Amino acid sequence: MEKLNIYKKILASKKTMLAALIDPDKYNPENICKIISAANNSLIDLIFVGGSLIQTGVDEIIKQIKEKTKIPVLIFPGSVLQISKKADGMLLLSLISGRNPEFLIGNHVIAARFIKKCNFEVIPTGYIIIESGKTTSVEYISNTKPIPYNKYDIAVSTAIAGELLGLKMIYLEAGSGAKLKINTKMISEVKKNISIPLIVGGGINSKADFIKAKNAGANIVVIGTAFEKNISLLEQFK
Ligand code: 1GP
Repeated sequence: MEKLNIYKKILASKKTMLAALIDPDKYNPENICKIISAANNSLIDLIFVGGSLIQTGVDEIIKQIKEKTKIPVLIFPGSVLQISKKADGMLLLSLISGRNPEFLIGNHVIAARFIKKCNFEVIPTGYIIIESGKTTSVEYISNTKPIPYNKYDIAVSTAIAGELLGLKMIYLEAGSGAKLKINTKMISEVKKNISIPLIVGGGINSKADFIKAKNAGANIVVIGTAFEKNISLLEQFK
């Protein structure tokens, strides 16, 4: 498959990118068609595919997406079962806010040879979970403790450590459907202290939220649940 140099495009982008997160378990052939055609008519720059659980084959869902769009598709894996060579690449997540070795290196070892065989773009990403008012699926499933909502210094130090370790992006995650989004001070403090792209997601459900995250310094904003619940929200991003 032709490599798209997605990371280079992220680095070169002068605007904040918008990524639509597609959880394979929340879509079927009919609504996947609808969201992809809405994405094609809006400012979606990237499609992330992944979720906490798995019922539907990720290969099949990515095949359907790729048939309908040229927007790059990156796996955002909730587990090793969600890696598919049909994607354009993947975020190789290291859950650096947590202290669970399985999500820091264990799963990476399990999947390493398969990932190499996929021959797609791999973007090592430091994944930082921030407390968001209730227990989220990612927190429960990963069995890790999020960084407290206002502990900016811990989040900043974690992000810097990620960059020093050679990770290529930092993802500040409040968790899917989060009650509290990542606050703008957290975004701007982390952004000020790293020179790699910053992704922000979790609980973002309007264009106004997108603009707040953008103004605080996010390079990529991720929206999943809000698009699932209301495809017409994509209209706001034209
Ligand atoms: C979750 O950051 C993503 O991993 C997106 O969250 O589903 O709340 O948009 P939402």
